[in-house]
Amino acid sequence: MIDLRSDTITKPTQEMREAMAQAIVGDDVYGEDPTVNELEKTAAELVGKESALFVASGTMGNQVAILSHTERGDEVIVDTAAHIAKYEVGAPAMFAGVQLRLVDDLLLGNTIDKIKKAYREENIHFPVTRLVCLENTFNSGGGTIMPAEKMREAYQLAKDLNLKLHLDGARIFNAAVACQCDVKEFTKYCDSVMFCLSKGLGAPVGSILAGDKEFIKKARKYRKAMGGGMRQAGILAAAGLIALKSIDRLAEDHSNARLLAEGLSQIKGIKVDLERVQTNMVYVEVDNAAAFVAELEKNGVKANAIAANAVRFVTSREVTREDVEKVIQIASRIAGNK
Ligand code: TLP
Repeated sequence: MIDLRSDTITKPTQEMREAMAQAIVGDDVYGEDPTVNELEKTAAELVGKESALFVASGTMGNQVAILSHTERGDEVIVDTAAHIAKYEVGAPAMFAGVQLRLVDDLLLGNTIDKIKKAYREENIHFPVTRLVCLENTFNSGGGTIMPAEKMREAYQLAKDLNLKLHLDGARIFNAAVACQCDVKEFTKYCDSVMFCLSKGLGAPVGSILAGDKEFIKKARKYRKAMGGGMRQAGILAAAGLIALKSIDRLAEDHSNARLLAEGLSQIKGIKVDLERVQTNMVYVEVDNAAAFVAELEKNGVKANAIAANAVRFVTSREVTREDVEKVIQIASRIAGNK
């Protein structure tokens, strides 16, 4: 089976498994797990923040961030199609008790204008606008990159309006690798950033939330409240440390995604917006996504139908260049024009 459903399907490497087996551990709730401590320190330095927290998942990282930045009843500006709004089970309402101010095309459109319009001045009728959440790369946008300059402007505006800015950077290293720049070029323009170890970087479990010391102190307490005090989590952090050494290999996923996109775009009945293929994702438009995906699966290829006429393919360490070539052949056979 060639699995292109997500980069979350990556399995730990042999090196990770060995590091996990040998990890020195302690009780992380007491702050005594040396491997977790090392991961948190390394991760904070990598993204240029004072402090970091190892969390169970990207969703937990985003939700702990929202809890730590806001008060109940506050409003959070976020793209309608952002992961936080679309795929986190309504958790901002469930845990932080905040209202999401959903903005269409916040991320791909004129972000600055859209934040200005969504922001609410003090008024007895209005909630307090407290936080803006950006996402980079933008999953539902096709794995697109928000340029660092745009992030800089958004961060400046957030400061001017006295708002906090959280970055859902689940795949921020994909953005950095694609731009051939230091990840700090992006992360310096946010108050907090979450990134995932368990996607393209290949760790089995875990994400990082980073920010200033005060913020992480608060976040640590909220993580505990959410049941995320993971005790001998060094077993997992050991894999995370190895994952951080494999950032450069994301370039391979990007070139495989490009190859896949170009191949699929030649097939009648499949539409691909090549401009949006900037990292490790390929979104395509087909007439009947469910039927197309079912046919692919019969032929040994897994992809995700994410709307009635949209299919997402994600490249990862589990998918080779030869696999991609095979997928193009299979897709073109299914589409029946070659
Ligand atoms: N994304 C998953 C699914 O939930 C859609 C995927 O397969 O892409 N932020 C972004 C931008 C994400 O894409 C994801 C996961 C998360 C946060 C949440 O991470 P986890 O799955 O670790 O909770």
